[in-house]
Amino acid sequence: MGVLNVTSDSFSDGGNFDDPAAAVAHGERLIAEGAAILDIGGESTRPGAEPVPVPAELSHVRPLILRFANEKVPVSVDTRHAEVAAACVEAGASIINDVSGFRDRAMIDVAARCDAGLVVMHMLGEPKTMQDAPHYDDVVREVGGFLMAQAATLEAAGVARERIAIDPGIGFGKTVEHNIELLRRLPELVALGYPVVVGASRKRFIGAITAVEEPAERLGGSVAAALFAVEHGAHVVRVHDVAATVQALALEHVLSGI
Ligand code: HH2
Repeated sequence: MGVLNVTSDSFSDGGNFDDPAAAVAHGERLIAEGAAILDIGGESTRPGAEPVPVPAELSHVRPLILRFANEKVPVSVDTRHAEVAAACVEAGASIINDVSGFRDRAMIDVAARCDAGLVVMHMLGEPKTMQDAPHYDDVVREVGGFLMAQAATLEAAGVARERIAIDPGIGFGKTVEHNIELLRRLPELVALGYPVVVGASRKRFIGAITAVEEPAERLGGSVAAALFAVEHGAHVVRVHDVAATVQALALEHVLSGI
């Protein structure tokens, strides 16, 4: 899954693609490099981020959804807002990627009314406050419990199980140690029986482990995290650097048969 952020303040590539032509060119590049899904987002969810008003978010993402809807790869919309999700599915998005894990009843209703795939991600609280001393007794059990409960709620609302994927939400209300634990124990989440999405690309725990401040310079760590996730059962990795990740996964595939 290649990341196309059309926000002005993403932690990883903020502002690079808020010019529509640059965003289109970047999306085309991610597809050419081998992305199997294009994930388009118009609201940064980095720690401390302010929410983006729905009309602004929609005005950023909708033109791109329309532009990429008929390309050879499915388009996913990365949003926490039901109105944005509904309008983007209407415009041709075939996946709703909700970093708040379909906690909003209106989001569940949108999911029930359409046939899009759904990525249910775990986030502790809200982006503005999620990194304020996050605490878990057992991060993997608690994240897994939340994801199963949300999947059950969606299924009770009429969503077919096959439409659901789960994501531990690396960096969303987690310390460096929590993120490491979630990755090491990924097989426990895979065992829950849903496809697992992992987004570790350029995130701060990679910077903490490697002492690399600049997110765009965390390529080696990001590729290592993606390989580790796939080796431990992840079905989808959400990445900024598609070419390097695809190349690494091709080697992994030949050498380990994964
Ligand atoms: N991470 C980010 C955004 N969306 N979606 C899923 N399913 N999983 C993730 O781990 C995930 C996500 C945050 O990364 P990024 O888009 O690079 O940053 P920002 O939120 O600042 O735009």
